[in-house]
Amino acid sequence: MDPGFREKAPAKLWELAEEKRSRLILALDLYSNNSTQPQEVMNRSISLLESLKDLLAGVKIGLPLSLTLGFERIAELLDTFKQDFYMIADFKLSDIPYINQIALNFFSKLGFDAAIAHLFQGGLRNLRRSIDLFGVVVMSHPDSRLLQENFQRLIEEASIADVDGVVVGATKESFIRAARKALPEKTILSPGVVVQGARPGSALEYGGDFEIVGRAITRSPDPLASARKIVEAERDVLSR
Ligand code: 3DU
Repeated sequence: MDPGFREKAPAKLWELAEEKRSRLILALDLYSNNSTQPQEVMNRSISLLESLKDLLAGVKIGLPLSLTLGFERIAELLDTFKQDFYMIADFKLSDIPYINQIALNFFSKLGFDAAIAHLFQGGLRNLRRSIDLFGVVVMSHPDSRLLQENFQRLIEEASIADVDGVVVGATKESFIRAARKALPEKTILSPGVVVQGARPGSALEYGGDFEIVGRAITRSPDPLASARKIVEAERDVLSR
């Protein structure tokens, strides 16, 4: 294991990663459709997280689950699993500091460990940090052109904002490599694995720290087997 591991921030995320030998963060994007009720989605979320306890370092929750369950149930979920996972609120905040601050305070009260915000709007620097903060640098989808064209400025903004880490799409090899070089101390989260095209483990190969995976696990007929396969591919890359 890398000797500097213990000093890495955010501490809770890296401690869970070390304990479980996992760089996998689940995007828990379950939602209700015409045939499912919020309580069914809640039950499915609980059983999914129970079954994946040993394999995940973190869980990312955003609009699909929050709109389905409401924040009361989200708080319940966070309370149930707060010892087991690093919990990230992914609402990609991009408002004025006054509003972002209100959102961060709520996320913290709900029990999240971190939030994801955009960087392009500026103004993250002076927010009071009750939880960790990650900034979006490059997104994984092919149309994320404007972010890519402003990569250097977003990297600078990440430093100015003093975020704990950044999000760089797993599908964008050169940008992960460049982000790693420019921000050697920051934790890099990479979504876009499997369904969006990135091979499990590849983002770690390019210098990313954690891979965020949603549908390849949540929609799998055997989520545990799918998660295990991804974690094994990641361990394989890290052991090289
Ligand atoms: O494609 P998946 O189902 O594995 O889900 C990817 C998740 O990561 C999803 O929650 C989405 O909101 C998030 N995400 C990206 O896909 C790309 C980004 O650049 C940032 C976040």
